[in-house]
Amino acid sequence: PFEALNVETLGARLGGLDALHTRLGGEPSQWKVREVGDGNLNLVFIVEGGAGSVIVKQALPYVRLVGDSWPLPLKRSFFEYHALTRQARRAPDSVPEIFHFDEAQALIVMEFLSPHIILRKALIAGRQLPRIARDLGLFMARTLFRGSDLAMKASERKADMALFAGNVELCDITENLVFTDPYFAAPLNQHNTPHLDGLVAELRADRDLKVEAQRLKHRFASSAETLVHGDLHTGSVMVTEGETRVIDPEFAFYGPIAFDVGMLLSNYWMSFFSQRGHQGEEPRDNMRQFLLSVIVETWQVFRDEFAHLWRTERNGMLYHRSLFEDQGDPLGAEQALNCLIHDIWTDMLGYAGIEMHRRILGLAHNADFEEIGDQELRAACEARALKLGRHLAVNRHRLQSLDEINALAAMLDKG
Ligand code: SR1
Ligand code: MG
Repeated sequence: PFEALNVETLGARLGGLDALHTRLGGEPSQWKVREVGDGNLNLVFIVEGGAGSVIVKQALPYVRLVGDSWPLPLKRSFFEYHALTRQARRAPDSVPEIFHFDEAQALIVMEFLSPHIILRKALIAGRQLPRIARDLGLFMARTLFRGSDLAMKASERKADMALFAGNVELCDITENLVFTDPYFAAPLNQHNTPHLDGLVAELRADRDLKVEAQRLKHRFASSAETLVHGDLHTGSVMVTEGETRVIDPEFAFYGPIAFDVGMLLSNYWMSFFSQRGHQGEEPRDNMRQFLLSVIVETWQVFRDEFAHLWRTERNGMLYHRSLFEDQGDPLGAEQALNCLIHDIWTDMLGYAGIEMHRRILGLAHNADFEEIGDQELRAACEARALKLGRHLAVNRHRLQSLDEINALAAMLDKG
C-alpha cells in the first residue's frame, strides 16, 4: 500500500533501490535527506550520499496546499513520469533525467539539478537569465509540434491521448481554478487587500471577459491538439546562467498548443508588474526591459522553430505534403502555417490574460506578488496585471504585436 515518505523513513524504505544506491553510494543510514517541496501538491526530497545526490518526488493523496479535505489521485505521478519521458525525447536536454519510477508509491527518483534555482525566484531577485527565451521557446515548439498530429502517426497519437485522458482531476483543477473561479465569488478564492475590491467587482461583472474566459475554457477542454505541459509557469522551470530545465509536468494532457505558451508569457508579464515591489532603492528599469524582451524573443523563437519543424518534420496526417510540396505548391503549406500560427497567437494571448487573473484572484497565487510586503504597493502591482489580463483576454482577436502589448504594459506599470 501507498505510504507517504518522510525524512526519517526515506533511507530505509528506498535504500535497497539500485537507482539510489549506485548514485548516492554508502549506507542509506548515512544519507542526508531534506524535504524541500514548496509547491502546492507534492513532497520533494533532496537525498545526498557520499557519491552524489538525487531528487525524490512523491505525490500525496490530497492537495498539499489545502490538506486532506481535498483528495487528489496519486496517478498524477504516472502522468508526470510519462510526460517527462516524452519531453526528453522531443526536446532533448530540457528536462531532468529520470532514474526510477514507482507507480504504487507515486514516486519519481530523478536528477538533482544543481546549482539550478527556480526561475520565479531568480526573477524576483532581479536576475537576468540570458538563455530562458531561447531555451523555452525551443522547448515549447519542439514538444508541442512533435506531440501533435502534425508530426505523429495518427494511431500512436490516439493511443497516447487515451493514456493521458485519465488525468481528469488535474484538468479539473485547471478548468475550475483558471477559467471559472476568478470570475465569481468561489469559496476558495482569495485576493490581497480591500484595495482590489472595486476592480475585482468590475471584472466579475464584465460580461465580455466572462464570455471570453469560457470560450478559452471550451477550447482547453475540447481541443486535444498536442501533449501540453499543462502548468508551464516560471515555478516549473529551473535555471542557471547556462542552462534551462523544465520540471513538474503532472498536469500534462492533450490540449491546445497555445496553452503552455500563454501561461509562460503571462508569468513573465506578472514578473514585470511585480518588479516595482522588489526594487527597493535600486530601480529595476533594466530588469523590466529584460522581461519585456524575453516575452518578445520567446514568442519569436517559438514561432520560428515551429515553422522550421513544419517545413522539415511535417509527417503526420495534418496538412500532408501530398497536398502542397509534392504538387509543387510549397506556398500552400506556408499559407496553412500562417493560419495556424495566427490561431495559436490569438488563443495564447487569451490564456495569458486569464492566467493573470487566477494568480491574483483565485486560490493559487504567485510568489512574485505574494512576497511584496507593502500591501498597497502589492495591490497596485496586481491591479496593473489584472488590467492587462482583461485587455488580452477580451481584445486578443484584435491585437497585432507584442510591441503594442508591451507598450501598454509599460504604460500601466507607470501608474
Ligand atoms: C490546487 S493546485 C493549484 C495550482 O498549483 C499548481 O501548480 C497548478 O498551477 C494549480 O493550478
Ligand atoms: Mg507544479
